[in-house]
Amino acid sequence: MKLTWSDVTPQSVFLDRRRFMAAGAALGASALLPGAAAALTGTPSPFSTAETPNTFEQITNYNNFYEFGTGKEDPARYAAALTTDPWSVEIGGMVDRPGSYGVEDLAPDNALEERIYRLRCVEAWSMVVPWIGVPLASVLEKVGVQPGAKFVAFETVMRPSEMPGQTRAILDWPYREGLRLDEAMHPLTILATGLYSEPMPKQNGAPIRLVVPWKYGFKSIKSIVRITLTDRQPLATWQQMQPSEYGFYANVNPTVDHPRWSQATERRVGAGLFAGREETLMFNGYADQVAQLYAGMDLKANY
Ligand SMILES: Nc1nc2c(c(=O)[nH]1)N[C@H]1C(S)=C(S)[C@@H](COP(=O)(O)O)O[C@H]1N2
Ligand SMILES: [Mo]
Repeated sequence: MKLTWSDVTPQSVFLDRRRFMAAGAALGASALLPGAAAALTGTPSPFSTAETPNTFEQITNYNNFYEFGTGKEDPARYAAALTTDPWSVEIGGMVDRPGSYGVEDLAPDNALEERIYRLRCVEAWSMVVPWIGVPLASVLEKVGVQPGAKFVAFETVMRPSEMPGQTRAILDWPYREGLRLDEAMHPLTILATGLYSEPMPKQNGAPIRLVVPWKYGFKSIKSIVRITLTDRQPLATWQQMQPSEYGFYANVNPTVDHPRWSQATERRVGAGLFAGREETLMFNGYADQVAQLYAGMDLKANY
């Protein structure tokens, strides 16, 4: 049997959220209340983990989104200023139908799936997140990938007036990431537009972000405005900044340490003070599905 988030979310959290939604309806102003806006439903997926997801509160209050600052609580504090409607994603390069696409064109309600995935940050903490989204492959099929294309490049919105981190040279803005085409087409790779049954919270990368569950979290680029198909391997922001520490592949790998710390174990966010660290799994536990993508590759050299 497949569990959905309401089966596995701690009862108190679930009831609190229902009470909140009910309060919104009683006021007759549900559309004006954050959290009571259009709930999203995603079809349960066989790719979901049976592990218990982190709570909505944990997932939305402990974030990495350097455009809003480097502190884990900065995104929750500052992301409300980001305008996410209207929003469009420019898809171009080696595609048959380049253009400006709306979020609802790329991830229509009737195509949404629920994907409960482990998320493993390169900093050695982890969470379990019930994303709502669509396979990236479905979007690439929509725009028509041309035969010579080998990689997909992504860019986050550049908006220093709303993103205080972008007024400082913390990273080379805009944030950029990339995947090999076969990684991008893999059924585990999604573009997410929500989590639990909420439209994507701004601190998590509204309105549309990448999720690649077998790679370190920094590959899962947020608030995407540009997707480009290319025949050259794109230079990603972290890779450009510190190539000896952050590679293009960034596959979760407990046997290849970060130059400054071990990647063998991880801390599950919210597990409590006395919970032990957990073993990090090869490809973050998705080896059965993705290991063949890297057959014959030296994963120490291609970190
Ligand atoms: N644009 C952008 N995308 C980003 C980041 C960022 O700073 N900017 N941080 C990355 C890192 S390091 C991680 S671990 C994940 C965190 O996603 P979450 O905050 O939704 O858990 O987002 C990734 N995507
Ligand atoms: Mo991360």
